[in-house]
Amino acid sequence: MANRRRFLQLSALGAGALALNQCAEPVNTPVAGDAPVAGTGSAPLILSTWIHGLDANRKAMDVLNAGGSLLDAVEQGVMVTESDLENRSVGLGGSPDREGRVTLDACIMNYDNTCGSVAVLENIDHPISVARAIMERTPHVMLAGDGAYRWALENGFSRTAIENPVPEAMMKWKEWMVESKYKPVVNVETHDTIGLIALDSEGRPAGACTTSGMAYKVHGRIGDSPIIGAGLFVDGEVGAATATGLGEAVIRVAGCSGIVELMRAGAHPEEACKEMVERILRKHPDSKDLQVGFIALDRLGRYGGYSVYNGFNYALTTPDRHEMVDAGFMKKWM
Ligand code: SD4
Repeated sequence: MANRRRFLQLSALGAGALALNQCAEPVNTPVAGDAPVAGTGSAPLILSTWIHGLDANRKAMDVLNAGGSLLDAVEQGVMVTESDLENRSVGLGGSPDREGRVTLDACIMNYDNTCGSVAVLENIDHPISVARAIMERTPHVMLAGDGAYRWALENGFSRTAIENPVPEAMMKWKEWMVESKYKPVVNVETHDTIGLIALDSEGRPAGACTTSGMAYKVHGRIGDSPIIGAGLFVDGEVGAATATGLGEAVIRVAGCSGIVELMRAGAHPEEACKEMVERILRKHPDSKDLQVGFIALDRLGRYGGYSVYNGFNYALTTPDRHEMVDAGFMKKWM
């Protein structure tokens, strides 16, 4: 109870700081997922970022229904998005870095805190599977770049047959080169990174996150998505959270780890996401186009999402629901 009061005080402080710092009007939204939907022994619950999450969630639910493990479900769920070559922010269909190379970041985490991660991986179809293999077959958590690629080839993965960047991404990159301005591009409105978090019917959480990262980034840049604690965090005692948006801002506050800690202290998942958005805005008082969105769920099956700007939504799947939910937000995108 004391913790809960403290959380509310922290939130109130955050809102005060925001009112001072933001010119855009803060927007209040109702808390999502108030009623537990997946209490122990009942339904699985799957959440994932953006509209592409619907297909990913469906796959994850199919895997669970077929008796697959929770890790199989989160991995195979996001593999659907990685396979979609129309997607410009996940998988080999993604936008390249400023050198014209598609570099992929991914991580996976289970309820027992085992986790694996890969960053700056090139020419592999499913970075999430490499992240899982690193978790299961090495004493390490994270491999990056050429070492990760070579490790993947030595461990049963093949070099992709897909020419990348795919033609449309290549064309856009060439247009960007003509202007030759280095401005990182994070899509404020739709279709970004996929972060998928799930709770099985025994109330155990897990998650996966995968992205091609920020378009036209410096070669070698690593965002939040493969960083355990930033783009994804899972704790079997509490729940799970994942992020989308400007990775640097998420890393600076260890966003998903912070959300899980707020939930551990008693916050509803949506309140925890909101508090983290407020915290990010307090740390970036002058930023006008910073977009970050979080989703979270707890062991009780409560869930929610929150973003800096409107436009962020997430896919929610339970045995009797399969739909998009608009996240709460702080500011309206003009
Ligand atoms: C990153 N968070 O690399 C990822 C990408 C993303 O909108 O979500 N883009 O920073």
